[in-house]
Amino acid sequence: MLQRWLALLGLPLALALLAPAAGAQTVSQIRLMLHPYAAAPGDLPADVLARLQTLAGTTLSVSSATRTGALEFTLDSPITEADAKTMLRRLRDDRSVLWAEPIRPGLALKSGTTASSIIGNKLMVRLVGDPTPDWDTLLPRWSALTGAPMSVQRQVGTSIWVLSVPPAPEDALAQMAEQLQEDSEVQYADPVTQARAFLVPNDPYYPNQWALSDPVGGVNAPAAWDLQIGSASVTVAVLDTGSTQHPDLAGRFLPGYDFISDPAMANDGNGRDPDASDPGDGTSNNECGDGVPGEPSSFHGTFVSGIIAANTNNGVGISGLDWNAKILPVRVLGRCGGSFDDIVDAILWASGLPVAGVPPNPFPARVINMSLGGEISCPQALQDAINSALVNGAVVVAAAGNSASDTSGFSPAGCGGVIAVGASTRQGDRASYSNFGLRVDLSAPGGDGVVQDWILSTGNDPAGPGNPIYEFAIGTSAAAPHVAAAASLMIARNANLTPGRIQDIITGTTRSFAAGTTCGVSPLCGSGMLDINIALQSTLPGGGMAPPGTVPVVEYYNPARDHYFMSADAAEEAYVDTVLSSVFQRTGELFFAWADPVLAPLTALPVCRFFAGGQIASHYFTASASECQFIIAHAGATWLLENPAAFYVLLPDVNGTCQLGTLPVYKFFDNRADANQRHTIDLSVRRAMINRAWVPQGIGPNHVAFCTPI
Ligand SMILES: [Ca+2]
Ligand SMILES: [Ca+2]
Ligand SMILES: [Ca+2]
Repeated sequence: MLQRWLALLGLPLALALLAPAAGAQTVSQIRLMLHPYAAAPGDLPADVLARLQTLAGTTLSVSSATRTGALEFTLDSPITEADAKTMLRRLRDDRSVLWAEPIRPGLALKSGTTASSIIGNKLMVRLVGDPTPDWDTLLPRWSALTGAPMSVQRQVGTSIWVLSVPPAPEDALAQMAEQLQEDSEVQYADPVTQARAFLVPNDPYYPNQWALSDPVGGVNAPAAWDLQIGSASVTVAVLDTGSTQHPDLAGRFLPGYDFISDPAMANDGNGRDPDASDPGDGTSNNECGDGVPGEPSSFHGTFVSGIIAANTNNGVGISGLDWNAKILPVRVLGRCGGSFDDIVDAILWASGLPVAGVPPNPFPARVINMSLGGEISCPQALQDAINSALVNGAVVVAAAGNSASDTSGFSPAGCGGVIAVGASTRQGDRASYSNFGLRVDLSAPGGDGVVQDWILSTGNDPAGPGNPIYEFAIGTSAAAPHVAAAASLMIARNANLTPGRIQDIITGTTRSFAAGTTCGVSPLCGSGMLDINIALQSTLPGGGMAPPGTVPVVEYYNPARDHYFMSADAAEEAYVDTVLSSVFQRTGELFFAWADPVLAPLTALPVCRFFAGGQIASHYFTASASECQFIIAHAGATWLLENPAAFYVLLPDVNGTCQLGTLPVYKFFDNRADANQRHTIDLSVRRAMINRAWVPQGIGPNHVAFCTPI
């Protein structure tokens, strides 16, 4: 199917025509999503605008806000692409900014398919203010507005609703969604369309992984492994066809979840269920539409997972890029592809957020890989879900697509805040099938040409599950997981990196395309080719970026007791790292706190540290002077005051809000005999503790214990 599309497009000509125009472009507008720390969606407090203008180095005038809460700014005067890149990097590196990107006119490039030939029967709708919907009023009103009967199918996440409508072409559904947005109670509405896997499978077996080490086209993995081989505490969600039993992936899959709601698509006899194993997605002729040929099962999720996490150095099969990270298989692709309402739920759940009717995810992902997509501009519900995932600390990586056309017309690659990955070849150029355009962030090995130059990974024989194989394939589906693995290795080195910072390091450390290639002379393949070694070298280890006057408060974990501990004392940390290293291991998590009250803000407060021995064997920390005195007076026999000023912090206001320039530290209590607390600034950790039913403790609705320097 892919090869036919390429023949229709005549791509090299299209690329050559596009390049000069794109190279001469300037940027006069940017779009930016603020972190909820800084402002409510769509809001722009004066102090935040002042901060953004300082970072941007220019005046920013708000021109509008999107329905999902992103702000659009017009610059003082147009700037070059290079200057825009520098400005956006400064903005993204700030913790008040969730994502930032230039606004560009869409590049009109004719594609091999026409959207209107595809039929759908669902819309995704979010209501203003997320009230409990009064369907008896809304549905008749909306039916009158659109001329189509509607019913409620189900909820996506906790605030988006899927409506059933009569089957209609995609452009008719899009028109219906536009009409719904005219209703004052509708925040946004999108048609639900189909996504598919971006991989071109093949069967030959050949043991050669050029993508790991080829000096021209590879990702420099062996040198990267000298710095970092990954951490089992980092979870990478693979939103795909699910998992299979494979000897080279043994021990690497978490339970995951099956989000495919249509039983026919799911091919496992039911809708959603907790079993994310891949039963196969094979189809017969015409099953996915008139004239669409049948295809054998792809076991695409197994292929993508192997690139990230096949067991390395085990004497079997291939080497994965991350030797320790866990894969969370989240099933969204089945026969004939997947549906974007399922993908929205899967993104929310993967990042630890609640989804109606699905148990909470105890292993929120720090990285979400989507080697999939559809030819549609970013649905608003999808953008909303991606924003939520970023807020919760998850990096979102998406394949650019295999249609040899402009990436901005594809989702999720075209959505804000996503790292969009194009496919490069062993020769260091763009793969012939890869989508391209200014929306591509970088390229990574996807393979092309002779089979030895394809990507080798774990697979499963099309005959059915339980037949593990190794196979070569090409596609942006193979490129994206190289970037996802780079992110998981970086997080293992420094768990405190924000998704924005990770995107900047990965795109800022790419290698140049080979001289004389189309990617080398045009800006259409992203910043360059992924180099994991340079990305890791550019990732300061956790604790290396302490602001002046501060120290890292380092977290430790005792797996035998499921018990956390934190220390701000370098001598104590050295003791735990050596003498107690068989008991307590660093989690990689930390926050910064003031060590010296002279260098701290005037309103900073000391944190009392207590210890209880015996059965409890636990520490207790509080920044409340009255609580500190209360414990000394009433529980001093059990809880020994070890340090009246372990470190210094600020307190939030009565609503739990921290002042700008400081980060909230959330506190959780395990409610067990070991009286254990966990403190974290990491929203994915916060989400994990909520999902593990630890009790939140602290000030305000979000239970904030301290405010600490960024
Ligand atoms: Ca199922
Ligand atoms: Ca299942
Ligand atoms: Ca292996």
